[in-house]
Amino acid sequence: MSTAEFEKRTVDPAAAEMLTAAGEAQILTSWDRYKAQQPQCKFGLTGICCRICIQGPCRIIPSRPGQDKGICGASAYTIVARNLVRYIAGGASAHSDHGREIAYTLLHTAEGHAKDYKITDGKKLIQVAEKIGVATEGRDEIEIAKDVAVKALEDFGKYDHEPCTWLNATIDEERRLKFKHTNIAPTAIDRAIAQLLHQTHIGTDADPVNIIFGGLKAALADYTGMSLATDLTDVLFGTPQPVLTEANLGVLDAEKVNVAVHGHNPLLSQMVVYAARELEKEAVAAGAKGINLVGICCTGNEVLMREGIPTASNFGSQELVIMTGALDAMIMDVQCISPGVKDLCNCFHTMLITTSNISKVPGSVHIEFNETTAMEDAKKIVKLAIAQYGKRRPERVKIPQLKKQVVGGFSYEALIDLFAKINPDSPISVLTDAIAAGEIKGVCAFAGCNNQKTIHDHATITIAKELAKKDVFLVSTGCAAGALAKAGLLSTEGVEAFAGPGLKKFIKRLEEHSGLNAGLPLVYHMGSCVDNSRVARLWSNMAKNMNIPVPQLPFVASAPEAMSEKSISIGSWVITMGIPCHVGVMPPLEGSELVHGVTTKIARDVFGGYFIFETDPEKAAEKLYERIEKRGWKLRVHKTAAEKYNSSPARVYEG
Ligand code: BF8
Ligand code: SF4
Repeated sequence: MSTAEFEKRTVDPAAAEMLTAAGEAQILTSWDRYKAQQPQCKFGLTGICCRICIQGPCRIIPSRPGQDKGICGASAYTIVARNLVRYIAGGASAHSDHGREIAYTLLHTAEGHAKDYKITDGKKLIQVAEKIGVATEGRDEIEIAKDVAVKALEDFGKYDHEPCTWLNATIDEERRLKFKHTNIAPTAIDRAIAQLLHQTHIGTDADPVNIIFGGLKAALADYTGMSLATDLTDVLFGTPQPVLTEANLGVLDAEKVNVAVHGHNPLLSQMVVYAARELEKEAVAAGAKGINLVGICCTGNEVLMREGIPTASNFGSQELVIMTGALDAMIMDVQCISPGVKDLCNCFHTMLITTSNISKVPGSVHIEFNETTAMEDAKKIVKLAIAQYGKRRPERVKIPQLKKQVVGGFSYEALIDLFAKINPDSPISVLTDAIAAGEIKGVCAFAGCNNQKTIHDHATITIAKELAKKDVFLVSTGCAAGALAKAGLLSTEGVEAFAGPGLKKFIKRLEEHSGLNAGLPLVYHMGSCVDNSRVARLWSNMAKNMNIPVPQLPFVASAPEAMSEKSISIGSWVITMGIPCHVGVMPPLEGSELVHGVTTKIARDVFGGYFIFETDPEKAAEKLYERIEKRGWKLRVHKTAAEKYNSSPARVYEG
């Protein structure tokens, strides 16, 4: 592909520079492979290809008698619904298994079997314990941690009929009843996922609506898994606080040993951070100026949030970190690591190190990471990277000198601390009062990935700028945060350039009181994809403070470049909570009008949240803003009426 072509496929100038270099060197990347895959199969694209049993694949052609159903008689709506919810099962498995690993490590830490880990945030431990009903009075941290970890593990496989603890403890009464009446509250995470696979086996459920509700149960299992993952990770490694760092390929340092952590689970990446600090001298002895650790994808977000480790790339540009010729090792754990990175490693000296027994890539070096020998394993891995530095070929090093400042680390607690500087008695009121006064119009949370079907980073940045201009307060997680970081939107520079007058005034007011050395950013980085639980906590507490149900809140979500199964499971629980969720890539459900209608319309009547599928970013921004405005306007009408008649505000769905 030519430079001009690449420039149409990404708005990240560093990525474009590296893609041009790859093109010149005839090194293929996912950008080329996407092109080579065109045209993609229409049956698959619209969700009407079924491979659930090996009589298939069955492809539906509605106008052709005999082919208007699958061999078993499954209609298009059954097939589309089954395919869709099986994505949710995949996403929920990934997120919750990550959470399970964290819970086991907390348990083993409390039992003394994981000596390299400790309870870093005792305050959070107490808060979590109290939230889930674990006694704290007169007990030491270790005892409490053990009970908390056991409760978390019980959420995976308990056999009573009560909803999962982490779900029940984090939603209000209105949602509790809603989930009960719609029968979508999971009683155990593993059960919800297994049941969904059962429900979608050939010859089980043919009713698309029932299948979708089964999917929503698994989506809430996804929520449960990620909520406990966030909580317990904060206990083990600390709750993020504002931190200053940088993003994009310019964070690589030609004079240092460059090591990238890639994947999701901070149990590994956090240990690599500690190990790298201890092994600085060895890197110097090897002729480098030190070790430069960088992050990719969500494990990158985890260490950015807690340690200020810079981000080299998000999902879309992961191969290009290797293309710089300056990366000595890429350490991967699980999820979203494109196997194509190995092809790039083969063209350079970069060592790909796999660490999980469920995540291996042929030809890479495998160092099994074990919680009982965590530090030892992490050191072994970092030493391999240092040894690799000597094999680097300086003439092949080409680092784009492009990076942006990032102010990150806005956990829910960090945001509340910020608001508390203005209103210590009711911190969240700082946000809700600004909305009530119309200074800011509402909140939009960005989440999700990059997808080769879209222009890399473009939609995320475009929508964020449009909404900022209209005074919408913005938060972000995942690879969307990566896109915004690389574009300078997670910095003070972003405020000056893009905030509307109300938003600017609001941020400046926070900044004046913040007591931080750095200025505040335009968009607030709340963490990795599992940290969407932090975003849910934000909207729950805003609604509680305003005395309204979540579906009335002027709060929307957007996954402009959604790609993974995980993004589908997140989007699905977001709508069950009552939040409209924009998706910028059309998922494979156009093969059934009925299923499409359930996700975009029926969901609105039942839950107040629903999907907005819109591939044009400008139009998407308009639709999101329209939602925020309408909800905000109705709130003000209800508030005025309540004041006039001395009653409480109406509690109705706004959709
Ligand atoms: O969990 S945003 S591409 S890295 S799935 Fe993957 Fe999507 Fe990135 Fe993080 Ni989330
Ligand atoms: Fe075909 Fe039915 Fe088998 Fe699907 S489950 S592949 S529609 S026969």
